[in-house]
Amino acid sequence: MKIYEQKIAPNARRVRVFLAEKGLLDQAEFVELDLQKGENRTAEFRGKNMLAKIPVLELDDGTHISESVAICRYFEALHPENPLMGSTPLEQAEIEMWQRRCEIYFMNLVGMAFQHTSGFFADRMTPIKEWGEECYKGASKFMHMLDKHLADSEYVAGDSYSIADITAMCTVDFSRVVQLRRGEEQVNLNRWYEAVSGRASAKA
Ligand SMILES: N[C@@H](CCC(=O)N[C@@H](CS)C(=O)NCC(=O)O)C(=O)O
Repeated sequence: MKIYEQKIAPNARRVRVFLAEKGLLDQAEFVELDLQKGENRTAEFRGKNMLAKIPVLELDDGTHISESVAICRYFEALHPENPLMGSTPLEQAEIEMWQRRCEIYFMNLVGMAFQHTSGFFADRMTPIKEWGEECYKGASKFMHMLDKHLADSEYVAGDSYSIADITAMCTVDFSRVVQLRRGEEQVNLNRWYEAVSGRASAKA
């Protein structure tokens, strides 16, 4: 089993942290691609993921699974112990709700802010600075909302660590590339961040 990734990329990190939490990191061979050089844009790689994005899980029978959460869901189903996506229908729904919120209104916005203000992928897209700035504002707003939410919730989706924490933590760390940082006054967010980033899996 192989995972095509770039170790520093936030979506790839989500899968690494998830696997580390499950104790499965050593089960996969990681294949590093240089995204800026376009190693994900070759015809060969598009055969693995038509969208030319990492991470991609390649099973030994040649099956490919892309989308970070789909990859995580596969491992969760194979290894349901130490659940990171909930056990009961209610837990599963709440974790899914927060994971999607963190992905759509936070991670994707930071990604757009980065791509549209840095020109990092100017060879493959048209950066629109104003759009990047709007996305930055949206991500900053979400960070404030998360701080408020965490006043009443130990983790992002309730009392237990979950995939929603992984998405949020990877996004908080990635936010540095657009100089979006946690404020000292965001005491709930900071309390949560120290807890999740202190877990061994955060270094995966
Ligand atoms: N929704 C996808 C997003 C994948 C994604 O955007 N990956 C980025 C790296 S974090 C990528 O491959 N970018 C390369 C490019 O756009 O050319 C997932 O969850 O895996």
